[in-house]
Amino acid sequence: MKIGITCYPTYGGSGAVATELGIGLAAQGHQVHFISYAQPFRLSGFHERVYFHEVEMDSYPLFEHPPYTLALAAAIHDTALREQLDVVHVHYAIPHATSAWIACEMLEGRSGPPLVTTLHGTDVTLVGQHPSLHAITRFSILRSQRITAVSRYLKEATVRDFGVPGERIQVVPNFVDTDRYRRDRGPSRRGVFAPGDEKVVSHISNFRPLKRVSDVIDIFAGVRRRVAARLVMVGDGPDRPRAEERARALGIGGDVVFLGKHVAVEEILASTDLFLMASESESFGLAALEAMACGAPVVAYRAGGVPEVVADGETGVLVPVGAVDEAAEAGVAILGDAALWGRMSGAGRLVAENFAVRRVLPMYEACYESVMRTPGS
Ligand code: GMT
Repeated sequence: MKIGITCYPTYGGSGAVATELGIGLAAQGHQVHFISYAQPFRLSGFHERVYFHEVEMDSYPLFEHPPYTLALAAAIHDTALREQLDVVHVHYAIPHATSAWIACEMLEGRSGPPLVTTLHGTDVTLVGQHPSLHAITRFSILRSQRITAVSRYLKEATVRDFGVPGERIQVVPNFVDTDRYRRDRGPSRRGVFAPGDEKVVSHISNFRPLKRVSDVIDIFAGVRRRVAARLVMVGDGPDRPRAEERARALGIGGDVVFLGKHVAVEEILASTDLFLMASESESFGLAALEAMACGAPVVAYRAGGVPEVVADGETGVLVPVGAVDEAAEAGVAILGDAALWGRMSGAGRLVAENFAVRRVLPMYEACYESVMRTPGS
């Protein structure tokens, strides 16, 4: 198949999933065309049958806000025609589903490729809820021939908040490359992060307010009071200065490393003893899955689709949103009990294998095949 994929190229789960999907599809023999304003951050190195089409946008003094939605529509349209795409798959509805719909309308009667939209999270739970975007988000989702959501929680939210019929949404969970994300993957970074043989605690996110990174610092502070540990904070975003300040204010700045953006997160996760996630909303929690694949137990808030990924009491511990002390207590219990840690580490790896790329990728292939057979559906 010739598959067009549009995603956000920046650090974030939806771009990571879209890119890993494209690379996996190309490895299966499909031709994959990424269409975005920059090369997706996980698309490094050369991959046979993978192409990147940059969305061109000239600046013009009249435009305070360059019309990306239209430029993307034009790029999807041109790529679909030139490359004879069989299917276009957009990740994150806003504005990608809208642009893809415009691109197909522009084909004016020529049968364009069918559209698949994957809903990832805040396109449904936050951004798309804004009154100014709700109607167009709903319209664009409904115009896609196939709609997938990354968790049951997200599917239910889409049905409830956008009135999309449940039978039109297929849950295709996120996935992880279990060959790359594994505990015995070298080289070990443990000595770098914890030179005194402390426990390594980590967190990965884009440091947006809903990730509650200050809570991560507070939870870690509670853990560190009882267990020798260091915290590795991976990523960047608006709340990073607040988190840095919080660590300093708590007097633990020396034990918290802010690494900034990092592509090879598997190297850090393979040396992680405990992964923390304090999001108040999370449709899935890809970073938690990647941590589990690396054998790291997870302590997280019980938000959104997280319980579909982290098995409470088996692969980690889930606590109510904001329950910092309870989360710290759980972290201490896990890190302080080698047998419990071993059980959770092993169980996390087993659960992650259920989300292995080789299991999930065929679900997308089947989705494309079915929509190509019945394009009007
Ligand atoms: O929805 C977002 O916040 C953006 C998106 C992203 O691009 O990072 O994250 C969402 O998609 C990920 C991949 O499917 C999920 O693992 C995240 O849980 C989800 N984020 C939220 O729901 C907050």
